[in-house]
Amino acid sequence: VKILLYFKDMFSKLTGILNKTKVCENGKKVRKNWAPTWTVLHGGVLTFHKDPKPSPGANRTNQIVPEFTVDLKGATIGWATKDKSSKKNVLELKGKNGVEFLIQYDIESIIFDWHKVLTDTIRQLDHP
Ligand code: I3S
Repeated sequence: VKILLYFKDMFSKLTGILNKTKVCENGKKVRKNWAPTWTVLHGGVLTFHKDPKPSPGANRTNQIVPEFTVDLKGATIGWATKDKSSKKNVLELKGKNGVEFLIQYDIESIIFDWHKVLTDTIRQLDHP
């Protein structure tokens, strides 16, 4: 158990708000729906959260619920080509079950960090 915990903690953790859209599901193209999304990388899994619905008196942090998870084992990450989006700094994440997301952020240093951490995590999972 200790060894497992040790390996689990070797994976990077990173959290932030990124623009994302799903572009493919089960290998089929779906319509883009760009949205700023609370994104968490933890334990080799990337989780996109639903936008909290504003409601009076409610604690907004309780309403941030997971919407999609992408297991990074067997996934690929790379910079999206220009034909994939007109936006700048776009990453393309392909999960092994035919799911594809575009992830984007205007500030280069932030999206570069995500690119590095996702690349390193995927490499780590592929060659433990
Ligand atoms: O790849 P596309 O179809 O040109 O993507 C654009 C559309 O999804 C567009 O919405 P409509 O589906 O209502 O046309 C979005 O507003 C754009 O943001 C999408 O393109 P970018 O280049 O921003 O990824």
